[in-house]
Amino acid sequence: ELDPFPANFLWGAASAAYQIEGAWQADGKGPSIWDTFSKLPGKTYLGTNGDVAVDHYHRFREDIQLMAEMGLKTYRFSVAWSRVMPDGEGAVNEAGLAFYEELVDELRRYQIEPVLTLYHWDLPQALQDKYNGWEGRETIAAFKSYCRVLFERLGSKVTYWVTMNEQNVLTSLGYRWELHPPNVADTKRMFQANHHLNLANADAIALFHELVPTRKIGPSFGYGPMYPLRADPNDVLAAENGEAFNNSWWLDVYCKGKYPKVIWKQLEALGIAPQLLEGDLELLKRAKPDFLGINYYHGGTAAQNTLEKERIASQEKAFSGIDPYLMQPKDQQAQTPETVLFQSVENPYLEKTDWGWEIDPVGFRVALRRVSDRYDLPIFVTENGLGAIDLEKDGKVHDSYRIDYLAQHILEMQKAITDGVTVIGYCAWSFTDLLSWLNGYKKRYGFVYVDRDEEDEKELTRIKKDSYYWYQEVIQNNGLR
Ligand code: BGP
Repeated sequence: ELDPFPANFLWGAASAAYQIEGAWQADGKGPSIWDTFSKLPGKTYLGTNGDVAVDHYHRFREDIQLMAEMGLKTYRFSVAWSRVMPDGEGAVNEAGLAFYEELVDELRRYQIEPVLTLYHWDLPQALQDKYNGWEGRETIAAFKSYCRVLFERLGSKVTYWVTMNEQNVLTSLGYRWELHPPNVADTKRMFQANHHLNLANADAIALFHELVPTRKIGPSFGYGPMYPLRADPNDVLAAENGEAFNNSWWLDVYCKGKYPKVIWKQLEALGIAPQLLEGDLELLKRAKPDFLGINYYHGGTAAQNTLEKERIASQEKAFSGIDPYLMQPKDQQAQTPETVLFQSVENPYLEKTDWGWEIDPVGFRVALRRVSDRYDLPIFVTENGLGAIDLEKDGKVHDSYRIDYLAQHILEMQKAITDGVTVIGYCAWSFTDLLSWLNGYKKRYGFVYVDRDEEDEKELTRIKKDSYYWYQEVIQNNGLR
């Protein structure tokens, strides 16, 4: 017997500014690091970018109409910082701010609860140029000034706020693997930028609690539980190391205001620990989130990586795709925390998506239970979904594979709720099809198909997929039938 979903459960869908808005230079918007990066040769799939995306900036009313018709209870979107503050600090662009206010008003008109993400990776280019982006402490202050503008303007209209989206992913891909801006491969720089992001997160939360104490704020973290490959205690230990390195390194800071010791000591030994200034740890301790946003796609599997490195490398299939959780350091000889602590390997029990992502609904239940037990905060699932190649024919898209995927995950979430986890809401990724950062428009996630591909923007017509009607029923029934 499973517990029913709470009566006020927030069924929703999510997006991010750069992936849907387009209008990259409209109405005074300044460029972001994604506008720059996506135009560097060879960096994105067939050179695709978000200049037009799915033109949500001009079509948001049509999109919200589709959300309302679906019965969506909540919609998570992000604000493009450089639309609101073209230089990342200083002058506010009223037209940009007004766009988000209209968006929020339109959502509220249909009783759709807006969930506003403050930072979903599109740092103003001006801050990258001036302060070296997140590597400069000045960017923390700039972020705070941008947050203040939004808190003051929209604090009375938006209940749920997300500070940082997947800080783990943006730092790994941006500062370690040269796969995201600022296109850096330097672990030491990564940990320093990451520390500043932690401070920016804490600053924003502290300011929010002062200015809008009745609303809720928290980060969204890309969580994947780590499993040991075998019951060999060395693998179990490796999985614990992986859990600390991939997850607690961020979550402990957000929720407990401290860095996990096991990892900190490793970074110190390797000379790549971030530099802390006086007052940093106090700030991290003081600012506590009201809820934890969890983005779940899959977990990871670890094998021991100290004594028998060679043997393991020859026996297990080391992961070799683009995935921040599972990637191995390029230079296997290089001293990195993973080469000491654990080795990421493929999980022999799990199927994969077309893009090589493991499909693991049970891992979702594990994830929700672990995070809830450790941090004792309500959880908002801010992303979960399946990227696939969808085919449109005669105005229909039969995406039964997406329905299966989402149904399995929703069932596991319900089991986690029955286990005792508090989950406030669930946002599927994504509402409409949108730009996948590195995979262009080919990898689709939406309930609503958007007629465009990499070469051709076409009419950008919106078409409801089979999953749209299916999710509509899930919402109506407040759960699976
Ligand atoms: C998360 C991001 C989203 C979204 C999603 C799917 O990491 O927060 O913005 O992109 O992953 O990822 P992808 O488009 O790479 O398949």
